[in-house]
Amino acid sequence: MIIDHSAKSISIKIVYFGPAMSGKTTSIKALFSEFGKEDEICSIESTLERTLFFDYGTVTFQNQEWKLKIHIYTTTGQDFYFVTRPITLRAVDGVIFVIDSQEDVYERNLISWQELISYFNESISKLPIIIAFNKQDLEEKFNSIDFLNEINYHKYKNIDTRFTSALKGEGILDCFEDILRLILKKYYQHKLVTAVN
Ligand SMILES: Nc1nc2c(ncn2[C@@H]2O[C@H](COP(=O)(O)OP(=O)(O)OP(=O)(O)O)[C@@H](O)[C@H]2O)c(=O)[nH]1
Ligand SMILES: [Mg+2]
Repeated sequence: MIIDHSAKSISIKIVYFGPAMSGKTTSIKALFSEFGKEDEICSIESTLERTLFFDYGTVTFQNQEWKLKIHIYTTTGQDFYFVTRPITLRAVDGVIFVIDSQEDVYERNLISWQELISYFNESISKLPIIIAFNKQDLEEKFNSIDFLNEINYHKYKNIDTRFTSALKGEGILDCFEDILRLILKKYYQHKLVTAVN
């Protein structure tokens, strides 16, 4: 988070992270279509529409004085490009962890979660995270409680969960509101990096 008092602007960075094909790009597209901005996402992707590096877009809210600019990224889930993931995560304020809820890819989610926490060490306990159990529209889903128990969900105070169907746009705006709420809650509770030009 960067607060610029002279320009009266606050910048926040949110990243959609998760295993390959879990629905990160579909989620950001659904979010931007909620704001009527679907055409404003910049995607670096292959001809097969798989994310190569990231998708990126911004959403801005403004009142009479202050501007809140939210920078939103997705990571690539393809392991061939995994070196790009820590780069995309740099200076992140909040993560939406997009789960592929299909039973047969349960392990992929665990591996991706382990990778995410490996980038943060102890600071993971302070990073706001929404775990989005995506693809709820499909049959043959694993039990979300099993996943949460396996990652020791209860030891974290900075994590909330949601159920989403990104393809239908369901739960996407709620996830976004939830991550913003967690980020701003942290802002009020902890010290901030304040940039004054
Ligand atoms: N049924 C269903 N399919 C979904 C949902 N979300 C995404 N998909 C499908 O899953 C596939 C992968 O979606 P993407 O959004 O490209 O996944 P991604 O996580 O960005 O994938 P990478 O960038 O390659 O890691 C596509 O065929 C989507 O249509 C969902 O909620 N339900
Ligand atoms: Mg993608």
